[in-house]
Amino acid sequence: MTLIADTAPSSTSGLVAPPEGATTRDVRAWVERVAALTRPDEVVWCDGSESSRAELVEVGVRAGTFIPLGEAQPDSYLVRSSEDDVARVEDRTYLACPDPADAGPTNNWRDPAEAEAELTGLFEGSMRGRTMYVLPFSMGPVGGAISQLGVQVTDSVYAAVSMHVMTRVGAESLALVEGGQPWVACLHTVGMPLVDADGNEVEDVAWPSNDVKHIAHFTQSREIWSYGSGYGGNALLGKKCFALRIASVMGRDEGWLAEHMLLIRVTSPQGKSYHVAAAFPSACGKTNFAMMQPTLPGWKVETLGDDIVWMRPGPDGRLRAINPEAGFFGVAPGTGYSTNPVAMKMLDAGGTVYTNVALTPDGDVWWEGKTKEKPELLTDWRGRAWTAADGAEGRKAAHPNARFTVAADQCPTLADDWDHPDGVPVDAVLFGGRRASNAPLVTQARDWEHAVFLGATLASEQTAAAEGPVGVLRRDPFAMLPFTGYNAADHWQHWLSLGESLGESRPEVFGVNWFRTDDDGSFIWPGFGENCRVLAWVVARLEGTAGAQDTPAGLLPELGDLVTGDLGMPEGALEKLFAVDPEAWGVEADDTEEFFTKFGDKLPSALTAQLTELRSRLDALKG
Ligand code: OXD
Ligand code: MN
Repeated sequence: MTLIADTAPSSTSGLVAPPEGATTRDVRAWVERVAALTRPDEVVWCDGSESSRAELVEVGVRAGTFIPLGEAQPDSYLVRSSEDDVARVEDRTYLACPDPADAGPTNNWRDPAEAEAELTGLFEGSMRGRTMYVLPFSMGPVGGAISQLGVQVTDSVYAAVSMHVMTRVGAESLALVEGGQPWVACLHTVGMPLVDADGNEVEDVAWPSNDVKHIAHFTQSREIWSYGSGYGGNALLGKKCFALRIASVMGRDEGWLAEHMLLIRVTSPQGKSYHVAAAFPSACGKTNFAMMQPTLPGWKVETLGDDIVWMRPGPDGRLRAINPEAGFFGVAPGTGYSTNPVAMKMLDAGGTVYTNVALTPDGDVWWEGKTKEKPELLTDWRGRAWTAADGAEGRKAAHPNARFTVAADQCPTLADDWDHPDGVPVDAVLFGGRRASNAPLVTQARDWEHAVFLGATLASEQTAAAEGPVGVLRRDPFAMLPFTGYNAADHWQHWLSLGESLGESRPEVFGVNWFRTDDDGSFIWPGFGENCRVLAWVVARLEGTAGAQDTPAGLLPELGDLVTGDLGMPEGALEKLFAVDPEAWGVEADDTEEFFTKFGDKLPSALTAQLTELRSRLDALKG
């Protein structure tokens, strides 16, 4: 780590760069200007080395932010956030672009000048008494053709450590930034200076944050300003803010895609490998799918990524994909020895930072779903005693959005070439929501326009009363609802145009749904490792060895082609997974129309045509 001298205060930032040439701004001058605005006691440049990461952890331990765990969790730490800073704050996340129509009806819009003025006010002196860490980083292998650079400044030691795990921080990235490569400016403060307005010292807390939270993306000048939260996607700016919101805008402007997808390699018993990218909304099991242990003999799934994929047409005209991250920031609850043994092995290997999980008396961690047996006694995520009796009354030991942060190379199923700079060719794309009804277990898109329709109409439906009224559809187009950095309808148009330019080499697209329920509300499909049966059909379609039936929902498998005989499913269950009820689909078509109407004349006409076609297919089915 390197130190630079204290900097003098100033009253205006002048930081938001004009759009032209903004992304090649001089990094040292920028850091000095940020420091002049936020007034930290010191500025520390992180070189990304193991010793630099370890030093940061030490700082975190001394501050009481990082709690070292026991022998069962070597070199691992527990962090407890404040109770009001536990998740992404979508209602306070903005796109700052000149034209509100560019943000569209599904994003919060701010005028860039107003956002800059407000944030400048908030950032003024926000780091007093603290250290400002400077993290030059690469999303994707450093220097790779699909990769991008960024520099984050932060006064959160938790964010600084996490950025070391989730991105490639270090001297190589800094050299490229200083060499004139474009980079994304990422400003982050927890908004809790250690000196008050009268110059008095303020006592620090283990999890500093501010009631006021504000995250703005200046999409023209490729800058992110995040104020007031230390948590996850609000603070690790390489992730949702850069790798999805800002990168999606770059992709629109430069002809590539930044998507909320996992990435895997599937190998068949015949030894043929295919790459599959899959978009599922948040908390729909992307990490479990990415680390799947196939139950069908001879099949293999290797992990390339669990949350974000960048795809760009390669020299051979095919889409090539990378996972721009270097670690996993996964939801802990629901990840367990029976549901995701690969992830459990990865976490137990050590070097993991846990946030808001429960602590066992011997310094191990626990969360709902980790083991079938619930422990008798724990310290819950808030640091309070928790007993099995509390659990029986429904008091959660871990926060439902508790997380693990772990380096990707600890994943036992990680593909050897996962960080190859050229990425992998994409053979298939899956879109999957959490649907209690209508959406079949798997369906193939008829053509590219239907593929984009499947993505644009992606939705999740509450599957249990505990989540809200059962059956209510929440639209999450392309699983990108809170993550597209521009108008969602323009995103759909971008997919349509890119597909046209890819022509015959574009990937095949499928819809999937593991969550269809029976009349009694129970899941029909076993999911997890059994999902390889769906992948086997996808591969058969890619190889042209399985047929399909054309239905209003898309191309459905001939039921005999899906290997399910050994699953012991009750009579008629498979049929239920693929049933297309014209009445229920008619209601859904009306809902789709209402949703599409929000986008006015931005809605691509190809999608209106898809909806019309769906309706006429439903009419034909009704006879
Ligand atoms: C995530 C999310 O944290 O999608 O990955 O919310
Ligand atoms: Mn995600």
